[in-house]
Amino acid sequence: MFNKKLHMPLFLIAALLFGLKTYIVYRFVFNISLDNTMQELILLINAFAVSFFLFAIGIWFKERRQKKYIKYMILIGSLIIYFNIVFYRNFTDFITIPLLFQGSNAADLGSSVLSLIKVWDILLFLDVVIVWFLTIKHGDQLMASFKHRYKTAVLTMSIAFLVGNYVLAEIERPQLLQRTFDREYLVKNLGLFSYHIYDAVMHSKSKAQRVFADGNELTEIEEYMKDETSIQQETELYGIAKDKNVIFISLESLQTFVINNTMNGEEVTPFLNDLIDDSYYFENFYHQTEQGKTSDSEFIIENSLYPSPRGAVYFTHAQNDYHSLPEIIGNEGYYSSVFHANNKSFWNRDVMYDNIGYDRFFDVDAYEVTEENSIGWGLKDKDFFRQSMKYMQSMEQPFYAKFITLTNHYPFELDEEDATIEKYDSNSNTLNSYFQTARYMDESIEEFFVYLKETGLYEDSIIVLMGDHYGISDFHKKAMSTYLEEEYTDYLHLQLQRVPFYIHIPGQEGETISKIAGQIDVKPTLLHLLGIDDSNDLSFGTNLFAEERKDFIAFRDGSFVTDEYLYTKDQCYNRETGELIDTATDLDEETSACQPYIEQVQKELSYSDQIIFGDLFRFYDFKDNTMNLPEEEE
Ligand code: GP9
Ligand code: MN
Repeated sequence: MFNKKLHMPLFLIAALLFGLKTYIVYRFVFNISLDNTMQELILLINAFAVSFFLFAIGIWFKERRQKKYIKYMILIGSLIIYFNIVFYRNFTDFITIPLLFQGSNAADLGSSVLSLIKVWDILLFLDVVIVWFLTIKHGDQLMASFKHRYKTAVLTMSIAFLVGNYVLAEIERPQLLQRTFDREYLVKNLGLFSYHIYDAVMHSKSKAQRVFADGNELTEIEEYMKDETSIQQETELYGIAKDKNVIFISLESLQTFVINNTMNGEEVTPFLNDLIDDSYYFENFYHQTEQGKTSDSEFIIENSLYPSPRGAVYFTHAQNDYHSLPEIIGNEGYYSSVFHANNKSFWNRDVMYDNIGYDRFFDVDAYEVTEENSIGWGLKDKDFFRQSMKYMQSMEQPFYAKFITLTNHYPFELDEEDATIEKYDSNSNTLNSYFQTARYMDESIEEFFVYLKETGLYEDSIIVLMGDHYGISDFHKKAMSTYLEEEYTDYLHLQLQRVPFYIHIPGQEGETISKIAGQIDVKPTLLHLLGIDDSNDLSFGTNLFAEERKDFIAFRDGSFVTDEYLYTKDQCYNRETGELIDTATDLDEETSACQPYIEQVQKELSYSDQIIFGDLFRFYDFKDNTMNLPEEEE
């Protein structure tokens, strides 16, 4: 077979070790959910098939090069896995290419990153150590120049493995690559490395899309939007906040499950609980963010478009033409600003804010930040609100002011003197601390309301509060299900994507609203309250106070909720009871309750992507609702 002594060749040793490691990581670190034996089998096959292919390439090199190739391949492969692990621990998600270009953000993570690295992670490099040791000690015995026939046979075999893997995956989940992006499905079926290649292809495709767009795509999209969303309706709230200030508070990582809930018998968020009584409060309001986290939530609120399936639009498409909230209300005489005590470049905010028409960004440089008044990610929320008042008081009115809080951010650190509620007791430090920082945020909002009243701004403003995205990822399943006393299912996971949403109008009693709602609806709702005609806008949301509304809320991975149903991971549930109605196999039948929505959700998401990737709004004139033909572009 090979022309020296009878040892197992190094490439095979490396392939086996690396394949085994990959499999162990899939199963026990990524916690990939497996519903049947077929999925188990595919996962096992893809770990080894990919590994075999990667190392089989090595035997095409001459002996010395071969050694080098194998050594570095196993090292680089392991690093790729490891970076994904660290990322996964925070986001239960896999890295995408656009995220890699956001290095500045990663550097800012500071304490967060450290808490994601564990000592025993060193074991994840055991295969690297073994292979390096073998190459150095016994390299020559394990190395061989192979006959051409043998090389071809190995390569053919490895490709056959890969193809076999793909065929099985297609059987298990038809149209794997065409359907909407769910990264876990791709990793589960094709493996981490094939997923990265797929991601690279998608990335270049979306880059090319702008070049080839000519604006004609908009005709169909505009028609769809007008049909589905602009059901212009007068309600008794139309214009209720006309010429009032709008104070928008983005509540970092706050999820609905803590609202009106207790921990060890104590209310977690007493102020926010009381605030429900005199606000419009939406108890089934879902965040719709993806990898861009806070910036995605900002993007959705400002544009009523969906965030990108990969990376953050704030980074990838900050130069596009938009028709954003600050611009629209700016035309009505509003002064718009953002308050956020972080570096201005985080999430590329400075560039994006400027592009979409904010008049002023009070970033970290506008605040006095000291050792004492900061924790975790920076300035503590209470100090943040206190120090913001002077700026707000001297601002010309009416204004739109967005406040982005920070203390309730992973890893939820808090100084002892700021904690007014015990830690929870579970196997998740993250969840244990979360209650304390959530309580702290609640108190900071309470103080902010006091300042607003003291300065008289309160009477002239409406105050909107919204959780930006989840804080507790499903990495903390076990602790969450203990706390909620409920089994952690895919259904519960989607239900946990509810975040609080309040519209507080001083002098109005408000109401608790149970209809489904989402971040996509915020922009049209605010315009409605401000009495600004949005019939020229192109958006995917509907005014939350309208009787007749689009009847689903879509998530970036193709999941959705309607008033009756909840669809996720190929399963269709009763939204209120969680009872499973249809499983993946029934879904293709016409009888499935969720079926009619599945396609529409896909269509809507892809329209949104077309607008963003193609930068289509550069072809549209929002003043008179007409197309700008490309020839007229400078
Ligand atoms: C950073 C803050 C937090 O400025 O908005 O960002 P997140 O990690 O939640 O997206
Ligand atoms: Mn956030």
